[in-house]
Amino acid sequence: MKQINNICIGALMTLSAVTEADAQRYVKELTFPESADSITKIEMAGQLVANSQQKAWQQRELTAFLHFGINTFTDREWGDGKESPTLFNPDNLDTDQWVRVLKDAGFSMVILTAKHHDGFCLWPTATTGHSVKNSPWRDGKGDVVADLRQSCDKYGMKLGLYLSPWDRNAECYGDSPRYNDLFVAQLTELLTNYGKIDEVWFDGACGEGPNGKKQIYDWLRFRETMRRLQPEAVLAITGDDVRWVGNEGGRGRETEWSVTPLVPSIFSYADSINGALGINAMSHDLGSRSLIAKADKLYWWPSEVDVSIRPGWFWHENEHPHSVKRLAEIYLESVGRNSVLLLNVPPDNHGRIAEEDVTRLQDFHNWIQTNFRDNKTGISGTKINTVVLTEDLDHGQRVESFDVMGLVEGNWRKLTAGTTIGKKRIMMFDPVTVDDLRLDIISSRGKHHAAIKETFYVVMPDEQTEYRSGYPAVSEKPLANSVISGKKPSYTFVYEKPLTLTGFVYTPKVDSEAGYMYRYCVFVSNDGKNWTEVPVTGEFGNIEANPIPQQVIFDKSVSAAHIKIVCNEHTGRAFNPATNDITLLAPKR
Ligand code: FUL
Repeated sequence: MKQINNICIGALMTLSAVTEADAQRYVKELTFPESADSITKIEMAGQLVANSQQKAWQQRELTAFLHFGINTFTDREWGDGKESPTLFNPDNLDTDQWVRVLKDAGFSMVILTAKHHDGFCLWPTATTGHSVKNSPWRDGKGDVVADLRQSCDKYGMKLGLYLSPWDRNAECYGDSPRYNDLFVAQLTELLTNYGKIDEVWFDGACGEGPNGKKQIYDWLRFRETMRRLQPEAVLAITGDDVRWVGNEGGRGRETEWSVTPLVPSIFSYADSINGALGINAMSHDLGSRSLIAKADKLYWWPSEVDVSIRPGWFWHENEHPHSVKRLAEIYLESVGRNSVLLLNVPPDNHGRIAEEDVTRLQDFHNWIQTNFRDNKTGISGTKINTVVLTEDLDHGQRVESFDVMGLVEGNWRKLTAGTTIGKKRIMMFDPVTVDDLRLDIISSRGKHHAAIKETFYVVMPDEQTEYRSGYPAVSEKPLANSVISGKKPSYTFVYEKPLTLTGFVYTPKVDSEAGYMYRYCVFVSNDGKNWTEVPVTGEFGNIEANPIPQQVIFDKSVSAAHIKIVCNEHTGRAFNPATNDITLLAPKR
């Protein structure tokens, strides 16, 4: 199965003209015959291809998420569904601005959170009163989805919709048949009344916990509704067209296969088969030979990297967009790793994309334009540090291992090496002046159709400040600073005299096997005996998928010599607090 192939840059253009003996193709999924041995399985894996919707989707590269809703007005990431619709009141909602800004930055599709976990609907649905209909915005006559549809038509942008299956407002959530009917009714409204929808996002999140409501979703009915009403749309995440990459940090895998035995969660047997294979959406290996050898079935299920331009998914006054350097890294590790980037740009509480995000997007776009414009392929004696590789996906995804060789002062030298290529693979290496380039395929699943597409000299942007809380850390040293483990772990800080505190930051330990603090409460005291509870939202929504530093700013600053943060509930099997998890915040200077 291993083969060595040398393709010079000039050979690239002949890619699609290649004729093959092994013309067998399987579209979207395949089941191995019982007799298949591991060699046959790998051959068949190389013959699995995307269906037409997936193929169109994989060409998109840059797509944008718009997280907007009740959380935009409450400073939360996960609303609890008890919010009054009257809180939704943007004073200058301008979907033209959203779409224009994103179009100018090179994005080809936007996906709006029509309903997030709090259940608040951004369109005047007939299914619930928990919607824009009962908000003061445009006297209850507004419709964000309709506005966005018009703007997308005006600027030639594709539209996708996120409809959260988990609904913390719907009274029937947990009463499975009734809620499934409600969900289908909502989906039907969205997919009937708003023109062509290109992607539908069913998020898998559910924070109900062991004592929460248990809803059994009728995924296949949801999918059938979508296929009937929008046959060209792809179904993402729990759907079987587009796969969640497995993190919310903007990182595709170095080895990123579109061909995987991972069973999409839309199928009832997903947990048992994935469990037997020992994999889930976050696993490091989703497509190796040894994994395929154990599988009965394979899916073409390409990866989507969803990540926010800011620390949170929703807009928060105290958060700011990531640096251009960070966005450039995200681009290289998503688009450059066989994935589509879904970058979230959350509109603010006026209903506009904030100016600092607009500037950041323009800078990001300029960085791509400037650095990926002058293709140096075929120019002798040129300094480069980047190659863009590609596989012709009409033949599936086959390359398992490659070397990029450069002719440097008369000798062929290995510039870089990698594993998968897929739709696009961007490889950076130390700058070097080359007279020629060559791609050596070390291993592939059948005849490969890969080539060096472009070559560049890329300059990474300068670093800028990233996570700015706006509040400085308390500078005084505590007399005592302790943690107590156990059922309800806690952090305690004791100071010599009372300090003014504006909040705190909890920094989860990402590399630990253990879980994260999820629900918490905060107490202060001046004598260590009489404690007062500080009002806080008490929940780090979405911490499991996105374990970034969590900032809690108190409604009013407090004065105290003792402060205690108690973890009421954590994610994962265990939670091991350490004193440096918590940074207390002082007033702005
Ligand atoms: C997650 C959700 O819980 C987040 O709030 C966000 O919507 C993200 C895209 O998906 O699972």
